[in-house]
Amino acid sequence: MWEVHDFPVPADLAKTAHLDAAGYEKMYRESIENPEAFWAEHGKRIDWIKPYSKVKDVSYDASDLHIKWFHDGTLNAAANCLDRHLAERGDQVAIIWEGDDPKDDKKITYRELHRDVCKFSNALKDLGVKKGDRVTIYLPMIPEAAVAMLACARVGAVHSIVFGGFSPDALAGRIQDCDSNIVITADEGLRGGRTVPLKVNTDKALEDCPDCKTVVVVKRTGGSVNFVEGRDHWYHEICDAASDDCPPTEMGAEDPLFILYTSGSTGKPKGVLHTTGGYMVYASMTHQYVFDYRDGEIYWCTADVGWVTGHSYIIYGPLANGATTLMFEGVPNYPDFSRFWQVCDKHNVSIFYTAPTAIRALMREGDGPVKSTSRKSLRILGSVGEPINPEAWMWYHEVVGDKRCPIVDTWWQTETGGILITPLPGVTNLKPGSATLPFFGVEPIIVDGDNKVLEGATEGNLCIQDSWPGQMRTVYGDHERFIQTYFTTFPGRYFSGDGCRRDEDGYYWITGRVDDVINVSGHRMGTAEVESALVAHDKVAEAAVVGYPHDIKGQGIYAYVTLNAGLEPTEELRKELVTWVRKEIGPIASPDLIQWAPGLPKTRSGKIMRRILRKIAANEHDALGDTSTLAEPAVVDDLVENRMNK
Ligand code: 6R9
Repeated sequence: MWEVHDFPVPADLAKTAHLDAAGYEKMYRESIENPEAFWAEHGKRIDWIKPYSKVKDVSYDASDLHIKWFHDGTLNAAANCLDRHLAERGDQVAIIWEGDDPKDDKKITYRELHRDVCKFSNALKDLGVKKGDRVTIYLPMIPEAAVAMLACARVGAVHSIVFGGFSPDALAGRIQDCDSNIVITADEGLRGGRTVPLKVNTDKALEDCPDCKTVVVVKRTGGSVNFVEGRDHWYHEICDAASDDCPPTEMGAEDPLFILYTSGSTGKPKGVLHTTGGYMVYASMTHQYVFDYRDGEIYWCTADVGWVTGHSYIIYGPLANGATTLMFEGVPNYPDFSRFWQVCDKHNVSIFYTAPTAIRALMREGDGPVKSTSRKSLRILGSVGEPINPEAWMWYHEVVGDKRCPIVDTWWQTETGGILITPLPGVTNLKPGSATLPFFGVEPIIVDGDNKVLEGATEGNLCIQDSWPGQMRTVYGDHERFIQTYFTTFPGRYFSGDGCRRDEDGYYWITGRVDDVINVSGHRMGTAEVESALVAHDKVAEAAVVGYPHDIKGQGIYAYVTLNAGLEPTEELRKELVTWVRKEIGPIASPDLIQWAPGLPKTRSGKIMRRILRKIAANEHDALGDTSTLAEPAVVDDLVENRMNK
C-alpha cells in the first residue's frame, strides 16, 4: 500500500538537533576508541555520593568473566530519580497516570513522588526489608508500581517485577528462584474494562512459597479479597503510618538494582541481574539522546513495568532525566481503537514509544480512529520489541505521525539494560525496517557459525564486541549459566541470540531470533517453557513448539502434540490444552495452533528436528531440506499433510 523508501533527515529537524551526522560519527568513534575516557565523562551525568575513580573493569574470558563499571563510586538510584530534582523541579509533574477508564487520571509531581517513595521506603523497613533483600512486585500499571520500585532502590533492596499477566505458578517460580520473602501486589488489576485477580493469584502462588511471609496489598479496585492476618498488609495503611523522612541508602555502583526474569532457549526463565551505577548512566543517557528528550516535554512509553522497557524507559531513564513520564493502565483498543491517540491529545504527548504488534493491530482498523484525533503535539515516534515490517513503519510514519515525526526503531534486550542500536532523531537518515546504527559505546559485530567476523554488507549472528555500562552482570544465582548463555557460543563477545544483516551503508537490520526463543507480540517466550507446560498435562506424551509468522503478533505459537497411547485427539482436548498452558504460564503463552502429531521428526540420536517443524508451520514444505537423517522420515509426511496453518 505504501511505497517504502528511505527518509533523509529533513532540514528543519536537522536545524534543531543537538548533533549532526558528522557529530554523531565523531562522538561514536571516541566512544569506541577510548571507552574509558568517554564513559568517565558521561558517567557524570548522574549524581554520585562518592565519585568513581575507576571506569571500566571487564573480562569476557570465560575463566574469569566479570563486568564492572564505575565500581568504586557510590550512589542511590532513587535519589537520582527524585531528590536531585526537588530544588529545580519539585513542582513539575513526574508521572501522569492515565487509567484504564478514560475518566481516571492523576498527576504526581516530583515532590509528591519523593514523599510517597520515602513513606513506602520506611514502611518496607518496618516490615523488615533490608539492603540486598529481594522484593517481588506483582502490580498493575498504577503509580504505586513506580513508588514500589523506587522505594526498593531507596532502601537498597533488589526488586523483581513479575508481569501481572503471569500465572500463580509462574509467579511462584520467580519468588522461589530469587528467595524473595515479600510480595507487593494489588487487590485486582484493571485492563480493557476487565479485572485481573492479582491477590487471588498471589495467594495461590504463596501456597508453594513457604518462606514468603509478607504481602503488601494496594487497593486498586476495592474488590473483595482474602486477607491473611499477620501476613497481609494494606499499602495505604502502612504508608499512612510511616514517616516521610527517609535518607537514601548509599549503594556501591555494582550493588544490584533489580532482577528481571526473561525467557531463553533452554530451561526456566533466567533472572537477569542489573546493577546500579552503569545501568543508571546508560538508561538516562539513551533516554535523552534516543528520544531527544527536552525539558518540559511529555513522554509516553506504552510498555508495562513488568518488562525491561518499562524499567528503563518508563521509570529509571525518564525520571533520572527529570522528565514527565506517562504511565498507562489500559490497552490500545479500549474503549475503542482511538485510545492511544486520544491520550496523546489529552496530555499533549510529544514522544510516543510503542511496539510493532500494537501498530499492526491498530493499522488493521484503518486510518479513521487515528484521523479523528489531532496528534499535533507528537514530535518523535518510537518502536521496540520486535522487527517492525516496513509497511507498519510507513503507516506509523504517514498516518500516526502525519509524515512529520522521525521514527526511532530501537533494538535492545532485557540483558542489555538499554537501547543498543537505534537512529537518533534529526541525526540519522531512516530506512523503514532498519534499527540503523549503534548507540555510543556499542560495537556490533556480525559473525558466522564459526565465530569468524564478517565484514561489510553481510548477514549472520549479532554479537557485541565489548561491554557497555547498562549490560547485565549475571544470571541471579547462576553465574555459570550467564557465561554459558552469552559468552561461549562465540567466545570473547556477547552473543545476543539475534540474527542480523548489515547493508552497504552499515545499517543494521535485525532478522529475529536464531535460537529457540520466539517473540509473540513483542513478548519473549522460550519454546522449551511452553513444551514443558504441555508435557506436564497427563494426556500429553510429547510436545514440540515453534514460532510461525503471524500478521498481528509477529510470531504465533505453533505446538505439535503427541498424545499418550490410546488417546483420541478431540477439539475439546485441544481447548483444554490451551487453557492448561494459560494456567501454567499465563495468557501470553497460549498456543495459537495445536497440531496432533502421531510422532515428531527426530534424528537417530533422538533430537527433535525443529528446523523441519518450523518450516512446516511456516508453510514452507518445499524447503524442508534433507530429511534422510531422520529416524522415521515418514512422520514428516503426516505432519505436512495435517498441518494447521493452511
Ligand atoms: C527491549 C526488549 C529482546 C528481543 C531481541 C530481539 C527483539 C527487540 C527489536 C527487536 C528487532 C527491534 N527486539 N527490539 N527486534 N527490532 N527494534 O524487547 O527486550 O523482551 O528482552 O526482547 O526482542 O529479538 O533479542 P526483550
